[in-house]
Amino acid sequence: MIDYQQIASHPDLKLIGKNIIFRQSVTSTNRVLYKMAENSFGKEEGFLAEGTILIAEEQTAGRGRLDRIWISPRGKGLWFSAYLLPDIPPEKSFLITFLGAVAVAEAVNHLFELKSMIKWPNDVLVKGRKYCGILTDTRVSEEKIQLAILGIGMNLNQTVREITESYGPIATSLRIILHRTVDPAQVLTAVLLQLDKYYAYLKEGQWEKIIEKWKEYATFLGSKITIVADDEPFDGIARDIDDKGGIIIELEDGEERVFYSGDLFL
Ligand code: BT5
Repeated sequence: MIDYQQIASHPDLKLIGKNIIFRQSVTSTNRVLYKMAENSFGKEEGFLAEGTILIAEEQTAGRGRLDRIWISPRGKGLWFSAYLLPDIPPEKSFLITFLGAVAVAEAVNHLFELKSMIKWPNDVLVKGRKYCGILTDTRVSEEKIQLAILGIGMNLNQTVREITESYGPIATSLRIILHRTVDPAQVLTAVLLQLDKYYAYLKEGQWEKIIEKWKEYATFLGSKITIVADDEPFDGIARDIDDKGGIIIELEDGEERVFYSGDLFL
């Protein structure tokens, strides 16, 4: 059993993770935290503090992008969400996903001496295999982000057999990568510390720090890729990220095109 109280009182945490809510089982930590945040609006008592984490041992309806399923079995990984109140325009919400990916990559690389790579828009991989996915939900009103929920799913201790049965072709877990089980409390603490650090950059308007770090990890930039958008594949070279987080692809005929959603195949 993870001692969440101890993690939340880590002296270096300034905002993210100072309040951790634990549930044994939820549908989706993003969905439940979103509801909690909405319900706490305008309330003086019992309002939800920015930076609050909701973490669950299992999700019964974990979500990926485009309403895909995120498999989240009991005790096998970290399934959690952070409640954020970022003062950024809605078109910059990609920065939230980006900082989540950077935080995971930094934490895992430092803890385990691994080389994580970030795959646009929301995956963290080692050797081409995905151990982490990120999902940001926002509520936008009057051209402002009213609230944001940053959801992070990390596969920690699934075995090869468990992963190959149902997770999709490129999934993996840290246990498979490292050939040993990992301590969820240790990983969670490291990720929260990095999230706290990179979220502070966002709050201070230092967006470049997030983007630069993200690009350091986005080693697919400059390589040949295929992007599937609306069921249609496009081959080309991933060139860069635009100012709304879209990916700029140089297509085979030389034309440059920006995609704001889709799946990248390396
Ligand atoms: C993602 O979606 O990668 C975002 C995943 C976000 C999960 C977190 S957990 C906490 C919070 N609460 C939620 O409900 N969600 C967030 P996407 O890029 O669409 O990838 C989804 C696809 O990855 C699925 O269609 C499967 O093919 C595959 N997949 C499902 N579960 C997986 C897992 N645990 N590990 C790796 N791949 C998985």
